[in-house]
Amino acid sequence: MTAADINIECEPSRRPPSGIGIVHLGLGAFHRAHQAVYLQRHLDRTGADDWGICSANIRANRTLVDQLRDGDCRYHVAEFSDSEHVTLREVTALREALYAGPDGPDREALLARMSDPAVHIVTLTVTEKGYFLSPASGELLTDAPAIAHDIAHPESPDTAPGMLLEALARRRSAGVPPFTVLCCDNMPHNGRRTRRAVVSLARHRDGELAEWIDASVAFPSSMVDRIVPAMTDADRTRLAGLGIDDPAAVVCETFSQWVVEDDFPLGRPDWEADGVEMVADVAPFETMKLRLLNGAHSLLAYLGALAGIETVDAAVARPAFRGLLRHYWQQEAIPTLSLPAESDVAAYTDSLLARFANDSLRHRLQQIAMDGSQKLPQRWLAGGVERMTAGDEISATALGVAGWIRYTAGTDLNGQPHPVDDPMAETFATLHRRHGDDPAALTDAFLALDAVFPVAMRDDRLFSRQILAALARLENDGVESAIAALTLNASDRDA
Ligand code: NAI
Ligand code: CS2
Repeated sequence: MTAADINIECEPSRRPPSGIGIVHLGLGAFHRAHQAVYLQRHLDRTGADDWGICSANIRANRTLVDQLRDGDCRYHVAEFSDSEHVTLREVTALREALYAGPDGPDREALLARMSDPAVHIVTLTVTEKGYFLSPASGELLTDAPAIAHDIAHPESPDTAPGMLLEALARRRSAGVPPFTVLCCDNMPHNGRRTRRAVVSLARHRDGELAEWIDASVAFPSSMVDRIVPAMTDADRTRLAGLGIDDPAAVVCETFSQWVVEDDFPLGRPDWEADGVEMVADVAPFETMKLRLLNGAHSLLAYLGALAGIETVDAAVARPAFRGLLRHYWQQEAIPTLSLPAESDVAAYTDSLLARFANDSLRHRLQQIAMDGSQKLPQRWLAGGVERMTAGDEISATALGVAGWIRYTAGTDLNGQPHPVDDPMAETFATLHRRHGDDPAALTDAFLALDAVFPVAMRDDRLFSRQILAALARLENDGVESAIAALTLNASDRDA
């Protein structure tokens, strides 16, 4: 990479004094490379001083908060279009960084900031599991220890729904209008789900407060898209080679999309000019992205990891995996979509393959494989049930589920161990201990997990037979022959 291939975009001078209008929960890599970058563009374009961000971690990673503070909350984003071309951007939109974990000093400061009348929007990226909702039913998990804590101690919450609830309660009693809650996590109808988490929790505290929140707080949904891998030491070394010595820096792709339902009673930045798409209904965009991009990511994650492949680009470099994605998209996912107006789904899936092939991201399959119990319902299973109900078979999804079940055993097909990072990891370990040597019983036991699988799937004999057959092929012949069998059967069936 020569100097010519490095594009620098930062204007440290344009930094208005404080102007915090947005609070963000979940100061992870994605927030720094997505929402904060849109706000940076907005601040650079308008010089406005009322939409600065206070970002907080409420569960983990105090070190990052300290590092940001040491750097006056400035950090860098490296946007790679490929391994030869990068745009380096300095972000100054963060005005405050707080650590409000259970062991943290800033919980009160965060709640005070969220109660500040100048704060009009609260955004969130706390991962799919951070809302404590059952992935399949959407019910609040009141038996989860953190939620039980927040029910018992509502004024000192540990969870994101608890933080939102306490801050809204304080605003209500102070006569301050409620902020708008904008979820930026990969969940279906993510605004509606966040509302459900907060209102359900409020019902355990005060029925009137629950009604007030349900009636007067806006929870617009949004579709968010930018591939932002977790930073590795290799990435930091790479950035140091570009002159960026920044512990809070993030690496991502150049592509970025944010489609937001336009429901902001207290106002919002006019960020359309900064690339945000404001729409009346986000659902078609969300469903398309969750089923086509994230659905494909999860197929690559489990089947690629079982084959000992490490990254997304390495997986899609193999024709068998590209064939699998094409099959899944054409036969199973696309037929379930009511596409956004003017969208070209063939061009969209081509662009997904190109984005997945970006080898400068080194996006690890292990990262995507995390939290399958929270991700698969919206990525594969909701669409799968629709296909089943329509009388169609879903063999690629069955192969994916077989891959996931095998992955949760904690080893790949060469016997190499890997961590199983999932809120249900213990349950999976128990099922493998109990049924590990009986694939049929193991399959039925997984399909009986009603927190993950819809009933229609559990009772579908063809589906469980397909999973069983795929498990056997994976074990006996490996991933690529299991994929080959899938497409062969399909062509047989279509012949
Ligand atoms: P990350 O690991 O860098 O950050 C995760 C953040 O969530 C951290 O701030 C962590 O403290 C917080 N968190 C985790 N569990 C929590 C819980 N139970 N309660 C409260 N906070 C919790 O991950 P990253 O990359 O920032 O992704 C976060 C979420 O952003 C994803 O789960 C997804 O929903 C969304 N997203 C990520 C994209 C990506 O490519 N990284 C792209 C599109 C969406
Ligand atoms: C990935 C997503 O880790 C995962 O589950 O599928 O984070 C993915 O990178 C983003 O949704 C892309 O926008």
